[in-house]
Amino acid sequence: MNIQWYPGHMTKTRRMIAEQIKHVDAVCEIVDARIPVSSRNPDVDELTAGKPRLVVLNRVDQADPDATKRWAAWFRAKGYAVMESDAKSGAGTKQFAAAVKTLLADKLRAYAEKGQNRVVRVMILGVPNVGKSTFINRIAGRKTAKTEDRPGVTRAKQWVPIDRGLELLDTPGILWPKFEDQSVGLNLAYTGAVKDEILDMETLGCHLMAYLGTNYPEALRTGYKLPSLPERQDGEEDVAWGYRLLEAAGKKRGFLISGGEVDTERMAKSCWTSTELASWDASHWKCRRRRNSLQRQNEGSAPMNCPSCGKEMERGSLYTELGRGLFFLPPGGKVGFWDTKRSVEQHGGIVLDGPHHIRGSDRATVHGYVCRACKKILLEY
Ligand SMILES: Nc1nc2c(ncn2[C@@H]2O[C@H](COP(=O)(O)OP(=O)(O)OP(=O)(O)O)[C@@H](O)[C@H]2O)c(=O)[nH]1
Ligand SMILES: [Mg+2]
Repeated sequence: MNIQWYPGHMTKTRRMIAEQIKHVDAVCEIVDARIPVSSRNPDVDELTAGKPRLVVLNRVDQADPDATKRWAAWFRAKGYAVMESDAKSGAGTKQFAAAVKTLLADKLRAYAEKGQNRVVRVMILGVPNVGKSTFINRIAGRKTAKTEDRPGVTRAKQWVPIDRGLELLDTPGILWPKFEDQSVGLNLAYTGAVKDEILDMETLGCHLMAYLGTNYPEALRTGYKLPSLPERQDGEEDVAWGYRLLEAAGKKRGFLISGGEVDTERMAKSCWTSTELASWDASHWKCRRRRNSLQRQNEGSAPMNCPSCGKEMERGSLYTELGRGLFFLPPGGKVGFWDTKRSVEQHGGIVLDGPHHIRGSDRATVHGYVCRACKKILLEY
């Protein structure tokens, strides 16, 4: 499913950011703790070059706490100041002032030595609907920026004075012209960063069902009271299998149209708001798109370091054919029915062992991590 949303106001916002960056002392990049990689705008590095950066993992109330801890460590290891917050309840937001002071310690010391009492200005950036304005309101202790549960609410820059020493700049959420990987677009759509009107909710529902069927089959089965889930056929695409899952769930819920066919569109729309799905949080998953949304990381897992050499491992699929040979493919890496060593490598994969080619129909695939340097493998189970 090809998702793209880059309306004119985002181009305008980009220009505004480039213009305002010279007036700020630091940048606070708010990411969604459920999808901390997909919700990072790749253009932000270029737009904010050189400014000290604080990364805020927001919506931690909706994310897997263990994964959030590991993501925080991952960002810290990359040299960013990091804090975790639930802007809705305010949990964690009180650390903001201290985090900014630590981030700008040298600058603030220099001002103090010169007897200057300068106002610190911080620009708040992030994808749409991640919680920028809510976060600012929490820091300010009053409702000064407009917030709503849909993307594209803030339409212009707004300076918010916090106290005599600190001002925050609220900005409209921005995406980027092309998502490099379709899973990035899906993650952003699942979590409400993309405007509903441009989404084909039925296809999005198919992808979500396929994701749940792969990762949470038991929750899907009990959530819709299905005796069993339709099995995925060999090589069946997400959309095709997801559609059959939608049909099964829709039939059980009695969403039928004339001729006894299942109203899959209605079913798809309901899977974002249904109470059965919302109660799946027992399995670290909430499916309500806006109010509860994805409880668990939909990014795959948090980073993993190689137990042998300590380098960061890559997550992806490992597959084999009848136990002969072993290949690794990164997410989104696709190869055909006949994979050759060359086609695997052309798609960023790694040939770990085995024959020159492998046939699609007999493949067994598992998810796991691989270390490109020493070829160590860790499997997820
Ligand atoms: N559960 C939860 N909801 C949050 C959190 N932060 C914000 N929200 C909710 O998310 C919705 C969007 O928040 P906003 O602050 O308007 O988001 P924004 O990033 O300013 O969005 P744009 O201005 O559209 O780019 C609101 O309904 C908030 O209540 C959080 O940490 N946890
Ligand atoms: Mg806003």
